[in-house]
Amino acid sequence: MDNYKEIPSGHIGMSDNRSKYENKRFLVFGSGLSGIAAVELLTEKQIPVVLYDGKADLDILALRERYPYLGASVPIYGGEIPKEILDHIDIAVLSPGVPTDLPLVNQMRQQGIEIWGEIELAYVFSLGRVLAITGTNGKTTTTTLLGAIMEQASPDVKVVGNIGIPYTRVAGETTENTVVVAEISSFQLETIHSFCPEVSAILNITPDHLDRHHTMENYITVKERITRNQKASQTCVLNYEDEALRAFGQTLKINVVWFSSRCRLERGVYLMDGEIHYADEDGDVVVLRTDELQIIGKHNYENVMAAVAMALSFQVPMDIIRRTVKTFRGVEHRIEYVTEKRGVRFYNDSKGTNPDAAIQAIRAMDWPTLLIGGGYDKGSRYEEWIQAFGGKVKKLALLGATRQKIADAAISCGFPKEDILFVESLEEAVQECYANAESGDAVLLSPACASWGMFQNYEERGRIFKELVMEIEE
Ligand code: UMA
Repeated sequence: MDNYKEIPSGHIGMSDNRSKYENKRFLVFGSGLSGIAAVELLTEKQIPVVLYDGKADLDILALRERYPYLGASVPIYGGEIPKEILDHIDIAVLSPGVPTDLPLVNQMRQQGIEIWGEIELAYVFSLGRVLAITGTNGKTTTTTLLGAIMEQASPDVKVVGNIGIPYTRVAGETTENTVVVAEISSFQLETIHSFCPEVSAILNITPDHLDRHHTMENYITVKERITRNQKASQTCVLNYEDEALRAFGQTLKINVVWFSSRCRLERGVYLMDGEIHYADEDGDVVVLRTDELQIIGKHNYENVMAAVAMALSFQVPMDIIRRTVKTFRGVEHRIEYVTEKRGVRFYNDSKGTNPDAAIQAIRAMDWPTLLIGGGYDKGSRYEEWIQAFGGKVKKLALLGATRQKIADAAISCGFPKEDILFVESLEEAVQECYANAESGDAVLLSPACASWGMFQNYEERGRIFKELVMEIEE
């Protein structure tokens, strides 16, 4: 940590909240990551809590064994919840995966039970200042990068939320000096009430989770909730190139900092001729060139611009931002640079488990590419992914249950049959691609499919790929 400019605290957590809520009775809905962390937080605060999960076959004994602090004092229910228990509940804390229009949740509302989300609970019982990121794509990369920048600028940083670490898990450890960097999903935004980040960002909004939010309008409205409690002096960072966000920004009564990958901005962060600029009333400076970054692809430059805009809005000095951004290697398994062998670059995009994610990866390649795809069959269609190859894919190595389906789709899209290689294993895929690659090419693992059937999960697939690449003898 160096050079950090002390600035007055924004959100001061509500340290006296325990006394405000000690006589309330909470029900935590969901016994996954968020639910367990929420129960732990309430237990620590000695506030009565009941744990409920919709699973009728919930293994209550196993839960108690796994999380000893649940002890015998936290009542746990699976499937049904007795009416006499519900009658005594004041506040229900929903896990993000619990739909807010579930009949049981509606019933709770009718009974006058307040419906909170796990993020609201964490916020109410924490101290410190919050930066929060939402959007359809890029949240995890932007949150990780912003977390890395803040760690260089501040002694106590917690990176939490949808990224996989429940906010409630760290709430009890926060102090007035804590900086919380939170990835917030649309599910989590549905159930906030007072949650108020000092700096927020909405990266982009494209159709996703419509099974839960029903319409695109609802989905957009939910994402926009991230700004609902922000005050005039606080900031929201928005993507100028997203039509819905551009219109939304114009209605906001708080500071808006735009970022754009397409046009010069008088104020904001923008990409122009391979340079990321920051412009404000004092002038226009180059933050860095994109060829100084370790991560590639326009979508990643947008993530960088959002993180830069958020950090600058939080008064982090430019030299800390520059230095951290330049060394940021991205999120593991997401277009992750592995190494170079004989002039051939290797990228691990094992997290590309669906065609949409894989499209971003192939778009990010600036070189002739030998692409490894295929895996578990989730019933996806592959045509759009293949159309996104844009003449860059020299060889397509296919493995797993989907290999014939992908090959058929590729041929129907005009991809040369002779450039498709059927392989039996990831090892064979790596060997074949390397054997067919020339200096200046890239080998990309971006399967567009889940890993199940061949690997435990995408992390294992990515790790094995990296090991195989490192073992190659030049
Ligand atoms: N449950 C019910 N009834 C329901 C739905 C779920 O009882 O109607 C129970 C399940 O039986 C299960 C528990 O709720 O026991 C699971 O809760 P959950 O689905 O909220 O999962 P958590 O383990 O608490 O993880 C959640 C987020 N999951 C979802 O949003 C679905 C995690 O995001 C997040 O990392 C974690 O909290 C910590 O904050 C995952 C995710 O897929 C990665 N997010 C979506 C995405 O990124 O697209 C939004």
